[in-house]
Amino acid sequence: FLPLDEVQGDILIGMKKPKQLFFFYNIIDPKKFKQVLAKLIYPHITTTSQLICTTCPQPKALLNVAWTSKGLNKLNVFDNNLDPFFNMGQVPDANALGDNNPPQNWVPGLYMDKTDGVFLIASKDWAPIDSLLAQILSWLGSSIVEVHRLKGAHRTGAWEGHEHFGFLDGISQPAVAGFATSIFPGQSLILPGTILTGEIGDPLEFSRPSWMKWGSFLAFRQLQQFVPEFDNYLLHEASAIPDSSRTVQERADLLGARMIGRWKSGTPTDLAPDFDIPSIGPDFNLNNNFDFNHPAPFNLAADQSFCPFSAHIRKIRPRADEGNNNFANQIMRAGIPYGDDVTDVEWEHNATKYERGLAFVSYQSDIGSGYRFQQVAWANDVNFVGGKIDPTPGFDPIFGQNGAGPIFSSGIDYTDPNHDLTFMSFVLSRGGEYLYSPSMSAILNPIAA
Ligand code: N7H
Repeated sequence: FLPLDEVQGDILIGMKKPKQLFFFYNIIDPKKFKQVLAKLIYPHITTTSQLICTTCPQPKALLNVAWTSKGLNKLNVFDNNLDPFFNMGQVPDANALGDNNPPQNWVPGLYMDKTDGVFLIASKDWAPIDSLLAQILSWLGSSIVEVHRLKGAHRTGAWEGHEHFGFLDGISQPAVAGFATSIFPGQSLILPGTILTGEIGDPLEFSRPSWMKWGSFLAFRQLQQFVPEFDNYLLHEASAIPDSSRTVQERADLLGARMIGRWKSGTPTDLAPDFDIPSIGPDFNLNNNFDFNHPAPFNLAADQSFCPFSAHIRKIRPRADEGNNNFANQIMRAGIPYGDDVTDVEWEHNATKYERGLAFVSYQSDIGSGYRFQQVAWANDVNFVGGKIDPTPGFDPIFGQNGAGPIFSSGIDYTDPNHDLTFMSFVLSRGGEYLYSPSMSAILNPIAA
């Protein structure tokens, strides 16, 4: 079993609060920062054991901490942590990730590449978050300066649990051996070292410095979503589809579901290819119980009638397309939507006026095998997944990236899977950071020591 009082709370189960602040900062005075961290901030950091304890009093605001490679160096931590992407940082990686014109589209704070660390503060309401942040900032005084902040918030009312395009999120996560107490049908079971550095299953388990045990690399991405544009595009494509058995809106809903691989309810198209069966979406005994394969005469290499090869959940977790044995490239997701719901004026004009999107967070023991692998080797690679009758399934229609150019995805049009849809992505990278979220003992030593 894992020592859960060593693992920060966001990594294995997510802080799962309706509001979460990401506060990125630059360290000016490392000596003072270390003192404040050890004495005043450390007691507020929330561990996994605290979060899963049903009888323990829960703090009003949860806190997790992580640092960039530059930040760790500033704090005198120079061990070779063996992750080239973490050491390099995300700004120099932006073009390889396929980001569209980073100097123009990244938020200036992130593009300046000055982040040394981040505070992740989560709560039911903003007031406890604001007051913990104010306390931390008063302790730290001029030893840090703000680089960027992003306020994430779950949607409310009928859309609770759904991201801004309207799809239920937070359905599929891997189960971590030594931590998970049950496994749902279709959920994958991974070794703890896929997520935690220095644990069993981390390919570098024995080469890491000992302080890296029970930490995890955090990939952060601020991903803007163009929601009215997405819906309008689906309606536009739907109107050209020759299917008199459905209204244009029903056709658009089906196209959208095929882009994700799930209906807005969360129900996978692999289980409900023609019409939504909304009861499946929230049911954890059913909602992952598929692998894109079906009994003969179904042909896994040719048949996209249940789910397109390019669908988001198929590109980033290929299941039977890779023999149901890809465990090394899995991640734990802990993101949260940001920005308000689309306003009436934006719906009216089919145009985004206010920024909204996903504050994407993933944890993995190796950035190159986790987030970055899913982005570059799967979502952005038009030939993936290989071995299909269509050799170019295309980009992931949700977050596949092609620089400033358009992306294409095949299989989405259910009346003609060979008809590639080509469009400017409805998700725009506003930048990000590669950080490291250390164990509780590593925060005290070597980081705060
Ligand atoms: Fe995705 N979306 O709302 O459309 N994602 N994602 N994602 N995503 C998933 O299964 C979405 C992004 C993964 O195990 C669902 O929980 C959006 C990035 C993985 O079957 C939905 C954005 C990366 C899974 C979305 C976005 C991933 C997954 C279905 C960007 C990694 C689990 C709900 C704005 C690099 C796959 C669920 C599995 C599921 C959406 C980004 C990865 C609805 C809007 C950048 C691993």
